[in-house]
Amino acid sequence: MRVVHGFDRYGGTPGPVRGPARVLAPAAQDQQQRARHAEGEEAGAGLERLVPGSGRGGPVDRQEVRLGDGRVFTGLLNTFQWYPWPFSFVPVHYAVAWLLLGSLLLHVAVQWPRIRDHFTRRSPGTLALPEADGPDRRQLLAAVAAGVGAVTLTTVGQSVTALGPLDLFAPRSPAYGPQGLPVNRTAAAARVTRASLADWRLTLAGPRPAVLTLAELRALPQHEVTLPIACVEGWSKSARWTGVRVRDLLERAGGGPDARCRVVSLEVAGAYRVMEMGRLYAQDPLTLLALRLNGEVLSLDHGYPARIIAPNRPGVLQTKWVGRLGVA
Ligand SMILES: Nc1nc2c(c(=O)[nH]1)N[C@H]1C(S)=C(S)[C@@H](COP(=O)(O)O)O[C@H]1N2
Ligand SMILES: [Mo]
Repeated sequence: MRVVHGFDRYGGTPGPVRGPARVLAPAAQDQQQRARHAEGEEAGAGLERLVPGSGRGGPVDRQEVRLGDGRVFTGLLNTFQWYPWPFSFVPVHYAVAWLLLGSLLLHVAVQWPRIRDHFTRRSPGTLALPEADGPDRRQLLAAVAAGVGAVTLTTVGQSVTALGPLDLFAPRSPAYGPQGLPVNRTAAAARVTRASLADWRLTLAGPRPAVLTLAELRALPQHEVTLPIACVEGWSKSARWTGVRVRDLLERAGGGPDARCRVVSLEVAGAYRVMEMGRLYAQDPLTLLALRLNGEVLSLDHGYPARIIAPNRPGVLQTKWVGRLGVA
């Protein structure tokens, strides 16, 4: 291993040495460094032998880099909602995350002697660095700050409407969508049609089951809340919702004050067809089975005839096209 950036950069003259090594005569210091260096190499080599290919630049090491690159690439495609692969994105995303975590731990374990030598100031490379911070670190920090800033600026418009024009990497503009709100999954994608809703009824499940028509729901006490849809894909937008409190419906179905709630959508197939809500959400006075959005009857894409809206919930749990709601 050769980590001696300092030597080449600074004309082969090691900078002032830090720590206790400072008091040693140059020759003794050099000898000691070499011995420790060898010690570190030995320990590193041991583990590297145990895990073939895990050394610096070895196949396992390179695989980690590839995994990381792959995640950045698929993450980028995800922002454009383009999934040109046959597998389901979410489980694979988690599986790769675990792989990456495991290989990162392995990497740190294999490199541990070197890391330790660096931070205990025993590595010749570290000792060769100049005392004062060189421009490198500042440049690195500036580059990281610039990168984070650029990504923030090109995506934050999904939530901060004023920055909308800068949204290069955002698939959604919060300014665009029926009734002033973007649509994540359309009714067509969920295979919900006007025709399939012709004789819509809400099934209330619980100890006192009931079936309610839309007219009956509209005749119940209506409440208005202003709450955002905060999609896990990055965009969020507030809207004004009007509808019936979920806790009133649960009570009507015979649920007590501790009732939890289970909601089933009319959507034919999809990961978010069934949704469950704990007691705190179900009993929150802001949690509605919404019938109206920004003053209008819900559009089909926003979940007509009835959809859930609850505070502090990710968008995926704001179930649209509710067909059944009950005590869980
Ligand atoms: N039945 C059903 N409800 C759903 C979804 C869905 O796929 N199916 N998508 C959810 C997601 S991911 C989001 S962000 C919100 C978006 O609501 P909107 O399309 O009305 O803005 O709806 C949620 N409700
Ligand atoms: Mo979402």
